[in-house]
Amino acid sequence: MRSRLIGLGFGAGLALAAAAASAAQREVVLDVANMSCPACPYIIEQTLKKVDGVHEVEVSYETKTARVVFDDAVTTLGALSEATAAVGFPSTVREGGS
Ligand SMILES: [Cu+2]
Repeated sequence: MRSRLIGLGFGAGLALAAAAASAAQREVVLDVANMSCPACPYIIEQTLKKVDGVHEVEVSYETKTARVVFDDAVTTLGALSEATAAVGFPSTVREGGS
């Protein structure tokens, strides 16, 4: 990626990177089941961050949700839910699923 950006020149490279980011980047909020203590969000966060294509994770114990920013050219909503379910926290999409 870096060499491609240099080849195109700085301005063109930035524009290209911005276009690619807005095309593939997506934000969802997941309802996460089974959070029973304040350590649970940490486990969920670490799990989601290991999924390829996930850029940002924010888990709230108070609202039992996880906000995830991911690249939908690399991963899917199903993969995110599977990852949390695999460590004991089944999740469903609350927002951003369509
Ligand atoms: Cu816990």
